[in-house]
Amino acid sequence: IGIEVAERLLKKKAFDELTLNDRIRQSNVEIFGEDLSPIDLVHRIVRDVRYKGDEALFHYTKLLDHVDLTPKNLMVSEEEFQAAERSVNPDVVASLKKAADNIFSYHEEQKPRSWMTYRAHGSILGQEVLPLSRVGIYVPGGTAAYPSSVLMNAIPALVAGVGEIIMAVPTKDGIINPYVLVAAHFLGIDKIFKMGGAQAIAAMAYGTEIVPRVDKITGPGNIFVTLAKKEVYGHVDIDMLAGPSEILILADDSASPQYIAADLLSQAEHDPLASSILITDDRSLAENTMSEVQRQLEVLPRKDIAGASIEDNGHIIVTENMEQAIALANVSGPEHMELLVKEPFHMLPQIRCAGAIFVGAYSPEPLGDYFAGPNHVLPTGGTARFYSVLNVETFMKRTSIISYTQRALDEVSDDIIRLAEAEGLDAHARAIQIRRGEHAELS
Ligand code: HSO
Ligand code: ZN
Repeated sequence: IGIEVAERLLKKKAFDELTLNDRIRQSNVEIFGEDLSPIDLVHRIVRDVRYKGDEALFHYTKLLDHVDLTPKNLMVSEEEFQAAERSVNPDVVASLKKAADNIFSYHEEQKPRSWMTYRAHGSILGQEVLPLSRVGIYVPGGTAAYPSSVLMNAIPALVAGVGEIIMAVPTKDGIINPYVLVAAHFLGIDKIFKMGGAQAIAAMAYGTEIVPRVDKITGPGNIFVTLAKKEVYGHVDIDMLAGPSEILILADDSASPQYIAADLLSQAEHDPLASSILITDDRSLAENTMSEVQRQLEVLPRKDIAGASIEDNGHIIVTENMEQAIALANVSGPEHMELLVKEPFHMLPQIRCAGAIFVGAYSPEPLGDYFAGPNHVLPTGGTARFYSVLNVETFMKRTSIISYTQRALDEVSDDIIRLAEAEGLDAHARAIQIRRGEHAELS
């Protein structure tokens, strides 16, 4: 295909267009016997939870998730934590703890510092970086209840020094993935609310009688969760608007079709909406990868999901040269990019838009998903243009510090007064003049 067609193919639809996905709309409209778009539905849920608190939270949880919540069972109990701990495989927990160590040490490096500098005549300027007081982590339910995501969301918040971390996890039958509970428990998170969807986001954003109000909500979720995060943004902060997972592999003739196929499928198995793309300048690599994907797909336990994803959102694009391939990859701006080329570190500076970059044949994406230490909560849908990977600063905010001495202020006062008068703001000017002993009538 031509480069222009390829560019169009790789350009992501805006988030609002994605939300109009008919399949999703149809799944919920009947509940109200009204033709509600997901946007309208989420708007209604958020408004009701905001003004009616727990009553609305319980109502929508019953209606949409078919779970009976009460003030007693909303929060995970100590007995439930203990039951989870008894049911898990200790080897898996040991691996989770090793992963946690790597994630902690990586994120420690990110910690921003507060600073102060001295300026003329003893004045001081600075910046304080402070942790948020309370944050809420959303952990999706069902097959997407990933204990690894608990680590990826909570550890940067812990490193930032956040005062309190709460979690929202939807349940089908009141049961939460025990590894999610164990991971939360060993990180010291004990307030876990069994709630999901837009109603959970609203509960954390506005607070209810039982759920405390948070300052920021992070973590991925389905379309309703994401729309709710968009709706509450501004009242609380959010990390990003996350869409389905993506991998884009840039490969030349040195790459292995087996590795490429395996890596493409590792993302495809997340979600039928996940996208897996190979861009290469080598036609025979493209052909070999195509048949290798089919071969490996046949024996995958999650063949249905991965197959649907490959069918609908899998692409192999052959370019004339690697420069074209790189240009297209930057247009796409994928969540994960792998560089499977002869000199990947020569290519690295040319990559301008990606959530995370995996360099060389022995850095497959699952290494980053689980273990290496960098975060796996990443911008999707081309939003790597402006969003960053989840990090320690996601959970902090900056405040300016300004302290002048009398002499320092005197020296700049003419400039300030002139600027204030030019803006017609005399009271601003007088706040300076009064410190110079002018405007005696004011003092
Ligand atoms: N690749 C996913 C993260 C994940 N993979 C969790 C496995 N578990 C989105 O970046
Ligand atoms: Zn993954």
